[in-house]
Amino acid sequence: MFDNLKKAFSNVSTGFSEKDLNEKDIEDVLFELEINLLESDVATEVIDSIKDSLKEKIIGSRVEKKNIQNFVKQSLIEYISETFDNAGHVDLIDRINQKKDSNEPFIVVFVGINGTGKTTSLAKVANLLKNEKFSLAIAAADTYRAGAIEQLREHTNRLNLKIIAQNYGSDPAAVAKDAVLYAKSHKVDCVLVDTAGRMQTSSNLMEQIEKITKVVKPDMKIFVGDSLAGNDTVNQAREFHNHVKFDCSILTKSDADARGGAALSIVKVTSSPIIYVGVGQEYDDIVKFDKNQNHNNQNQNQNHNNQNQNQNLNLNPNLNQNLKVEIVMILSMVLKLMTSMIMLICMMYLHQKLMMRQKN
Ligand SMILES: Nc1nc2c(ncn2[C@@H]2O[C@H](COP(=O)(O)OP(=O)(O)O)[C@@H](O)[C@H]2O)c(=O)[nH]1
Ligand SMILES: [Mg+2]
Repeated sequence: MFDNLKKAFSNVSTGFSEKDLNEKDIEDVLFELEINLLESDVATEVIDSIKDSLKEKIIGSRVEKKNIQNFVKQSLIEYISETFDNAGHVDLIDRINQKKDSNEPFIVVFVGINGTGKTTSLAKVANLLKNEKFSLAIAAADTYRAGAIEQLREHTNRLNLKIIAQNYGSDPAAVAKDAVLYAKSHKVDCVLVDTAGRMQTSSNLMEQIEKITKVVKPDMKIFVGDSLAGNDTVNQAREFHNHVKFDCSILTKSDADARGGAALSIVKVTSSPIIYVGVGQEYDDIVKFDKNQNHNNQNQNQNHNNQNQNQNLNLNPNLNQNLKVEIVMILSMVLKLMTSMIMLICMMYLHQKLMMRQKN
């Protein structure tokens, strides 16, 4: 994922001949870097921070012109690496194991905007934890989006897991609380709470998530971000982090993203680590985040070796709705075409009749 990011400065600023750098040289170099980082999907505020830090370094180190390219490239690699290291490390499985002795369930709440892959990532994590022999209960606390409960129920049916759900419009915090009570009384290791990604307003959504977290006091809050959404993902991460101080993130759809800028930006803006990366649409298409790995082609290298293999997780209700709308549109077009053809045949028939009458 980060190969391109690290290469962001490999093909610029080789044409210096004089020994000393002047202000304009530095500006030119940083401008080239900015373009390359923008192309790698790094958020603009993160680019500004990189530029500031490099400018300081270049001036402070009195780099010679002929070494500037290598210097900037090396500094960029260090910056990326330090950003990921400074965000710390979170291991979900370790954390659940640590809480197991207390006989209390480990509660995880998934947050993020609609369509980023929250429910799908929850299902992938559920599958992963099930394979680690943890017992699970899933809370359908997205009671807002049409089809959300059915989507989650389909996952829990496939994975043979317990789901706790109420009706649409019911209080998500109450659903989450129900799931926690169920987990306590049945000695379940872990509760995964799905949440809504859109309400009437963004403040409604944040209030709702804050209420859920107050009521169930989760051990971990995971932000789910779409690696294809660029600056949007970073803005979402910041907003969620301001309201619910999530512990870590899952970055989805990295199978379709070769640039890595979203990961760097989320980690920089929230100072929290990415724990997993979604690399496809099957249950096994989730890998631990590794700052040195290229995650975008990792789903092709995976062993899809459990019983849930080849089950496509694209159960998104909106996508299904879109498909339904398209089918209805095609059918109505076919109907219109057929009506026009029938009318044409009728007209031709009448025309022929008229001609025969005229002849007679
Ligand atoms: N290619 C790819 N698609 C994904 C990934 N994660 C989720 N999706 C798709 O993203 C869409 C939205 O996912 P969903 O879980 O419903 O998002 P939610 O609204 O945040 O709950 C679905 O079509 C998923 O199949 C991923 O890692 N790779
Ligand atoms: Mg969902």
